[in-house]
Amino acid sequence: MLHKKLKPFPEGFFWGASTSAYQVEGAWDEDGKGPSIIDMGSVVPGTTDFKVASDHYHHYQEDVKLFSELGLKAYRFSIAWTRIFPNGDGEVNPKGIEFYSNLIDELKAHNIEPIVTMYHFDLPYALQEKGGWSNRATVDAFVTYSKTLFEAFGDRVKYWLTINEQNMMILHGDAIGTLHVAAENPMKDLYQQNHHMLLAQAKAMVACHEMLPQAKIGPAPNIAAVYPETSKPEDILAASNCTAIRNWLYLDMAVYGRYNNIAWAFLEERDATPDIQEGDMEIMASAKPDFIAFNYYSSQTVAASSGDASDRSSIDGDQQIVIGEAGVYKGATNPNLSKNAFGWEIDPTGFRNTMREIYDRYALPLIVTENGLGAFDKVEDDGSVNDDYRIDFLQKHIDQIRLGISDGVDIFGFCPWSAIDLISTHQGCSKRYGFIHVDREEFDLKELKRSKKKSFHWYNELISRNGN
Ligand code: BGP
Repeated sequence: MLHKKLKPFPEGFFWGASTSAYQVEGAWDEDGKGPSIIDMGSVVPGTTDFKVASDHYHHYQEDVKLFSELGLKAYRFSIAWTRIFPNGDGEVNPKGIEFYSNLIDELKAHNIEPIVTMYHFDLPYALQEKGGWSNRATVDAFVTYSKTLFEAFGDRVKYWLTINEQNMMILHGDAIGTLHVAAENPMKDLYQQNHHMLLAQAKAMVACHEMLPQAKIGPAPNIAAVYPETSKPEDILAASNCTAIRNWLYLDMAVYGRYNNIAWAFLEERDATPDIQEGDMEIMASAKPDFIAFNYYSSQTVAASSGDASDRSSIDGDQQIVIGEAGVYKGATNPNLSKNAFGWEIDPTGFRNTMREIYDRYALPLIVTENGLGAFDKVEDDGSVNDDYRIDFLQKHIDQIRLGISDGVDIFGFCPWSAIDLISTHQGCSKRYGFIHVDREEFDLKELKRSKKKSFHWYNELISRNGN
């Protein structure tokens, strides 16, 4: 749709930026923190581990001051479950509460709205050893953990996100390194884990509304518009399958409290439907999110299934993430899109498509909790980083939000990835995303000095005119 006149970004729009605990904090075993599965996981050869990361744990005051200079209205970060409960459940670690309490106070003092993710990939290792999400007891541990957060920070935190990219943990758990499925029927176990996470999320949303009537809470999946490779009806059907399994399975449950029928049929076909205990679906139905947060990096293109193993083709850039489900849909590349240095397709228009599809389906306010460009930044002799490619990427995506707003989508914030350089999930620290450069290399921590990139000044100026 071409608009003769674009609607402006609303007053009070949350111009923000994102990070996650294990990727930015460091201090992996300090002040009573227990190990998470990330700390105990294998690191991709040639890349750093997460022990020091950007050392935000020790630099948080300096970092928040920089966020304030950047002009951020909101900062989306995650709480490391193992700082609060070193063993996942049991005793609370007061030092963990203290750290996040200080961080939240610091943000508030700078008029930056904290947006808190409760769980971003870093499951406590102690819980993993007891079966992780395959074990229903992890649901209770998560609920206790979430109530502890509501109690400790609910007086200052209004916006809560339950689980980051649950759909990616299920679809690409092997790549993210979160899931070690060794069951007889691995897929059934995987979707049992998924059911437990959905239940944990539902219970946390109910608890949040009971304990903090003023607060708002929502899920934070990675959602992408899925395109058919061609206009062949079979390709369109494949795109519909992929959309259901990749996107709507997660959001239909979060919003409507029901399993998406296409995704459910797929699970039945694989003998992978989860065991649902009495009362589970009532809980799912009673939990109502106030908004939908979503991460968007790229769209996805798929083709009709060939009906055999060739459907599972490894196509997603350098990460070699497997896209496709045998007999359901096959991964395809989109010849209309360019790619970033890591082989990820760049699709700003797909961003508009994605937000329109989500809003059309659920009619809940939206917030973007991740979007950004991973790149090998170059530090010039004078110390500057001229990341025009990042500015270009973000500007094009912000333009699409404005178009989405003009289409009638209710969107209240944009928190690109990432506020500051941090460690990529499995591509080290040379793959940078931040507005703030952190002076460290893969295996040389240097001084961890912070400096402003060109994109920092650009984003600051954009925020000052509310993006309009
Ligand atoms: C999302 C994760 C983030 C972040 C981002 C970029 O899936 O929620 O934690 O890692 O992707 O991905 P990567 O680090 O692989 O470049």
